[in-house]
Amino acid sequence: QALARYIAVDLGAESGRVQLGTVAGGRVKLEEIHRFANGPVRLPNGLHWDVLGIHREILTGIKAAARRADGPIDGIAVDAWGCDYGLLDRDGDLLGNPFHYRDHRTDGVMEQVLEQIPAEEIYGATGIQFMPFNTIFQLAAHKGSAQLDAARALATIPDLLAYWLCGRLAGERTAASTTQLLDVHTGDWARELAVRIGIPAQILPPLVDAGTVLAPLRPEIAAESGLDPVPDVIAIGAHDTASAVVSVPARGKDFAYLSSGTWSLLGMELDEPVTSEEARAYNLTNEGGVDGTIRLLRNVMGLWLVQECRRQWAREGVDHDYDALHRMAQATPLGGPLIDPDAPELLHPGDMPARIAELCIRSGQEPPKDAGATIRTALESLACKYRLVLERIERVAGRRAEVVHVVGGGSRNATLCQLAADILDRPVHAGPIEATALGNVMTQALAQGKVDSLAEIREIVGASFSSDVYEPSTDRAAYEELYARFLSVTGLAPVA
Ligand code: LRH
Repeated sequence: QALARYIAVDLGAESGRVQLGTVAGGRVKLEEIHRFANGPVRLPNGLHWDVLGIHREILTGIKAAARRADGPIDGIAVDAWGCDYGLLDRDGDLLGNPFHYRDHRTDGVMEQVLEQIPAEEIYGATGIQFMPFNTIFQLAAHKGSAQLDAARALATIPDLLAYWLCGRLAGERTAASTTQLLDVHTGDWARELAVRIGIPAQILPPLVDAGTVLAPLRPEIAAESGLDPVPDVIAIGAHDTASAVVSVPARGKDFAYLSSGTWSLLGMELDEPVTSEEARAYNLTNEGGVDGTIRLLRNVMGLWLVQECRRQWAREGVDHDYDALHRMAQATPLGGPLIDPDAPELLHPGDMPARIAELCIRSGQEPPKDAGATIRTALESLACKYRLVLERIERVAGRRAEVVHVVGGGSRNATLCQLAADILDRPVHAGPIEATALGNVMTQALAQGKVDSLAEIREIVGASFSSDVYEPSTDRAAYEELYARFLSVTGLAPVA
């Protein structure tokens, strides 16, 4: 197999990374070239992303990757979080800074839209989980603004950044699926739905599949970076979760994946979407995957709970690092108070420990007594929620997951991985940590015919990285009791 080198730009809500990926001889190698902090910027009109700053960091990363590489670069691709977008005017210029999905401007908007159009209809067309910050509701909140009036094109965050790199704007389908404006059955925009909500359908850009070569890197960026020959910018699974699922080192079909970072995205891979009444009632999403697959999954609040606790304690003057927090959580015995991690009160930035304590008190439990106990409540509650979600997904998919692959930064969290194995009562395989960037790299290789299939990609990733295996505890009674208590305090209905 010939040597190929790719630059993967992988953007998360907390940090961005530029990686150099090398594919050769049935193996893939990743080198982190540049890492930078990402986060919200509060303006008078709400929470935004510093998207120009992100672009600048990407350029710095490309330059450094070009210096580091010992040969030509074959491609560059960007993946990022879902749902957020920029609007472009008739000159193709960005209108204002993109909003952050945790901004309050969408409060109550989903409910208003659902009064106008029944949830069954929107779900039947799009198959996407209802979340207040889906692009569809963000655009509904944007209605009547000077920006939306002037807009001629919508660009999801990864599409916008790829457009700045190569000059071609295309709506990559996995990212497009997170807008809740893509018809899951036809793979085209649900234009009629957009129009009924008052979203101008002409702003929806032409769609492309992951694995499409977009255009060469802009000549001035190539020249500044010393990239000669000029690499192509490639559309990959531009939704970060889509790229993460690509590189889950699984064999066969009977596996679940948990892409674990700021969010926990837990699901199974399907060939066809399921938009049944049951799937809607469980609020499962059918997001687009690479190679025509469907990612039947659910967003669970994830390590945001821990990140936001840490920020609050830092504001109060105690700066615990994540390792210290996890040691403290591990030192706290099993069986603390439990909450529904997806309680809407926990979505926005703010005092997370106080909100967790408040949820405990409201459900008649003693709140956690210190920082370690608060983190333990978050982790035990997440693992319990995983069980409920996995049972729902298996029921809708009609298959059992024999193993759960945890990928992403959260795969390093040994306490959470072990709790997941114990509460899900099945083996958890943890790793790779950089699954998203690996999926980005390998889908570039797929676009250029250097690999042939998703199965081959997974074999290569499996051969290149080892996983840590967590076996479920044999003390079933303790974990069944914990899960039963979770259902009882949260009022969530178990799967029959
Ligand atoms: C994870 C993610 C998730 C989206 C959220 C906004 O990074 O892309 O899939 O729902 O960010």
